[in-house]
Amino acid sequence: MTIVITAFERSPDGGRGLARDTRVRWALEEVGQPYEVRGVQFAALKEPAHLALNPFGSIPTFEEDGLALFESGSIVLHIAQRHPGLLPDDPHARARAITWMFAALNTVEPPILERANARLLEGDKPWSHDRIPIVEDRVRDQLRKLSARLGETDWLDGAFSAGDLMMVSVLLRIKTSGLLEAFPNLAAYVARGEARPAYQRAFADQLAFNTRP
Ligand code: GTB
Repeated sequence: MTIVITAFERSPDGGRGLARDTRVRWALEEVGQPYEVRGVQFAALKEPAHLALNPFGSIPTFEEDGLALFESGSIVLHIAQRHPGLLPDDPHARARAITWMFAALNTVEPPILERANARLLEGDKPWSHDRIPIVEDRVRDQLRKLSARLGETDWLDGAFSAGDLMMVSVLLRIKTSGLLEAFPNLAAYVARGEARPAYQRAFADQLAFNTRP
């Protein structure tokens, strides 16, 4: 059975690739698995049919052979475990790559999301002006540590892995923020991820999906 993922019927970003179906598309492209995309309207995210797939009423979801998954991290990990190309064979290296996935989602992404919420959802609050620099300092703090570990290497731990796919996906959210500019090795790391043919295909497909007539 063909893999089916869900995405916004129309992403609010107009196809900039910021919604989380892009990381799932990227993983599927890296391992060469064909897939179909089902667009979901915002209202339908909270209706029973979609809630049966994802109780939190969000995208992306993943369906294959009677298996339904939600959470982009879980979906990418499942894809990486099922198909060669995104996780090393050596058990220790594999565990470290998975650790980087968790670091991306649990350590680096939270302050980035906090910043997005502070700007988009709370930007009109009287305290927002004071809060945004505090939140941006939290982002910088994690970027500083990540930058120190990456150093001058191409990827976080040897060859490109699902850990890099997830970390680059998370960092792409702040690509235009100016925050990465203080960390040239992280900016170059993100550019390396974006230059991968699999990412290019994923990006082009989500753009075409979000700009279709
Ligand atoms: N932890 C979950 C995961 O990783 O899968 C989070 C899923 C999630 O937040 N999905 C968002 C969603 O469905 C889309 S990605 N939101 C609708 C809802 O919950 O009602 C977040 C996102 C949305 C839009 C932009 N954008 O337009 O720039 C960027 C990121």
